[in-house]
This record gives sequence, C-alpha cells and structure tokens, in this order.
Amino acid sequence: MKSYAAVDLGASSGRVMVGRLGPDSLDLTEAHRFPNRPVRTPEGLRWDILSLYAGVLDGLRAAGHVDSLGIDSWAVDYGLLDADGALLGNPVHYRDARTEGVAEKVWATVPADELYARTGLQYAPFNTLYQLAAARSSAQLAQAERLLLIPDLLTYWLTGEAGTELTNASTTQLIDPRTRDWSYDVASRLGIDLKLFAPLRRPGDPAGLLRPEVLEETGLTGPVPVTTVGSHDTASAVAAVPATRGERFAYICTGTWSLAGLELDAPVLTEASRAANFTNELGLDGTVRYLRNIMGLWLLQECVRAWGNPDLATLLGEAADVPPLRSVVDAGDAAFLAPGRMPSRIADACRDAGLPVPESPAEITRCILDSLALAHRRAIAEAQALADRPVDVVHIVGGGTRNALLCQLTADACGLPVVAGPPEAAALGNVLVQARADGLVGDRAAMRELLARTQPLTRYEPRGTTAVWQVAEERLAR
Ligand code: LFR
Repeated sequence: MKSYAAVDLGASSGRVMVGRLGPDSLDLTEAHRFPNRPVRTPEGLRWDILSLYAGVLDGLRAAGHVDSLGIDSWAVDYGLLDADGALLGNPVHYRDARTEGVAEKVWATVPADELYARTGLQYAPFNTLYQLAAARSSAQLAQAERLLLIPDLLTYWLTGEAGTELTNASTTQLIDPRTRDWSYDVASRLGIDLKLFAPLRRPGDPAGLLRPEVLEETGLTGPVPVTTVGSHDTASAVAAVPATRGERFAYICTGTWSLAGLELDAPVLTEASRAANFTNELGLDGTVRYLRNIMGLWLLQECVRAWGNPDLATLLGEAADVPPLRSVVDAGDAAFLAPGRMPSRIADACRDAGLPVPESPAEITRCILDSLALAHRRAIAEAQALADRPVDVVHIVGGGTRNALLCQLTADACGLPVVAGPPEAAALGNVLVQARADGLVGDRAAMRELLARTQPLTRYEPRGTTAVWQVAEERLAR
C-alpha cells in the first residue's frame, strides 16, 4: 500500500485528501476540509491565500505519513513575488471586476480571431492574459519579478522551488496548444514579459521536497516529495473520468462550474469553434481539453446564499416537483459571473426573454437545473460537431454528481446515458498522477479503468424524447 496526499482547492472550500493504492484497490479519505472565503477589500475581491496555506498545512498534519503530495486548484489566478521572493499582495479573484472592458483593448493589438488561432482559448474576461492587461500599469506588476499560478505558489511555499505547471499555464492564454509551449509572439506583442514565469513543468515531474520548516510544522518525517500533477483542477478531474478502454465519451466536470466537452489529441482552432466559444486547454500527456465553461452550480450556490442557506436536499426535492422547462436562462452567459443578487438576476433574465418568471426558491432552483441541463446538451452536441467526434456516453464527475436531478436532466437533455461519479474526481486525478509517477499505475487508460473498477458510479438512462429540449433551446436562442 502507498499513500498520496491530494491538495484540492475549490472556489468555496479546500481539502486535503489521502488516496491509498494497492495492487487493485484505490480508496480516498478526507484528512481535512477548510473554507475558502474570498474577501472584498477596498481594492476589490481577493483570495485569502494565507488562510488557504494554513489549511494545507493543517491538512498535511492530519494526513500523517504520505509517499508524496500534489496540489491542484482553480485556474487563471496568480500571486506576484518581488525580487526577495516575497508575495506582493493578495491574489486577485477571477470574479473581480478589474477586467471589465479590457478585452477590447487587447484585441486592438492582437485581434480576437488571431488570439484564438494562436492560443485556442475561449474568451473569458478572467483569462490571465486579460488580468495582466488590466494590471498593466499597477505598481505591483512593475515590482514583480515572478508570477506563480495558485498551485505553483503553494508548491513554492512548501518546497522553495518555483515552476509553472503546464495544464494550468494553458489557461493563461499565453500557451500555444499546438506546441504546448509559450506563445512567444502573443506575449511579446502584448508586452507581457514571459521571464515572469518560472520554467514549465509537466504532470508527473518532481516539484521538490517539503522544506525542513514545513516538516517541523506538520510533524511529518522527511523526505516528502511534492509531485507535479495536473494542477488545474479540471485537468485532474478529466484525468479521473472513469471511462473504459475504447469508450467514446464526453465529460462534464461539475461543481462551481460545469466544464463540458471532449478529450482530444489536437486542438480545434477553427473560426466556427471560436464563434461557439470552445476552449482548448491542455490535459494530461499532451491531450487537449476541448470544452466550454458553463456557469454551473455557482448559480444555485449564490441563490442558496441569498436565501439564507436552506436545506439543499429539501430544496432539490421540491424542485423535482416543479413542472419542467417553464423558464430557462442562458447558463453560459458571463452576465452571471459576478457574485450577488442571483435570484433577482435570474428572474430578470427570464422576464427579458419573455418567459414565466420563477418566484419561489423551488421554481428558481428548477429553472437553474433545467438551464444547466440545456447548456450541457448544447455544449456536448456542439463539441461533437466541431471536433467531428461522436460520443455514446456522457461522464459526469465532480460535486454535481451528488445532484441526482441534475444528472437525470442532463441524460434527458442530451439523449445519452450519463455515468455519474466520482464526486472527488479532481483529488483522484491528482492522486493517480502521483501514483503513476511512482510506477504504481500504467497509462491514462489504466488509471481510468482502475477508477471504473473501484469507484461507485451511478448510471442514468435518458427518459423520453429530446424534442422538448430542442424547443427550449430554440426559444432561448430567439
Ligand atoms: C473550475 C475552474 C475552471 C476555470 C475556472 C476559473 O474550478 O478551474 O476550469 O475556468 O475554475 O479558474
């Protein structure tokens, strides 16, 4: 038996999980979970990175002896270090408003279509590229000697070694998905100094040893190696899709976001793909995560927060009894990105579309789940068409697999069977990449087969015809 710690940081909580692997077993337990509470300061929305780091240290202490550890988190955000290696301010949250109106200025230098052809990244206001453009004349950036993405920053604090992990780097919009290297041309035209970034590392690469001070603080006995994993949580989650060998599958990584798409060998950089706002992020072993960002359960989380945190199971039970597809919103709309007032923003969107306005929490919840299922349907249909890769099954992984209604509605909307699970996909992908680097598992397909054999999964067959979803889709497009 070997044990690996997976640090997995999500937008609302962080966790340290321990995966134990035997010859044909894989079991995952939670050592520690801690809240991730962004803070609105006079400067804007910031991540409380020190409290996250403290949570990681607490988690390592609780985990006890492990053979290695790996870190993944949400993408795009970063910390800046000065010449002494000290952090310059709290990392800015990707939902902060500073990137409003910045894209147009970037496109004046590198037109949007050219940017897509070179980086393959969908337009999202929070891509690191736009964040850097927004910070262009800030004192902090002027002073910065190094930029570390969030998992790389924590790895640096734990080991003293700086690197830039590739799957997460691919979300900066500064990577060329064809060469899997920096897009030197885009960076230089936009005046972004690539020397800010530490050298690229790939999943499986060693990332250093825990520093003596960290060992002392966590009570661990060294040496404890840190292994580079797919440090973008979505890359780790896709690595843990429990597909069987040869299966033609699409995936949806659910949680705060829904990331719906395909695993490809090469990017799709066509104009049609750009118009459909599909992204080509990098995955394990040079694969391409061809997917679309959908607002995801964020819509519901924000409503639940506004309603004073009612019991979720009761709410979902009531939502199941609300008539289906009365009103839907475009769950891909960036208008839902910022926090706050979510129930009334959803009601406004329905009103503007000339649809019945959902009023009770159950009605709004149903509207959100129908809208997500509809957005899943669209993304998966369009991904297949744009990449010319038909699929037979949709795998749902991540926190949303606990929401049976969402899984069933997604099966219904797609007209395809859905296999749901595992819920802790990012942590499992993180663990398995460490185990693979340690020689304990074979290739990507073998990792997935191990998951399919060992993790509880639930299958949802599509009910009825997809015609009603087609009608809803057309109504929304009008
Ligand atoms: C999911 C995720 C998405 C990314 C978004 C912002 O947790 O990593 O893949 O687009 O967060 O970083």
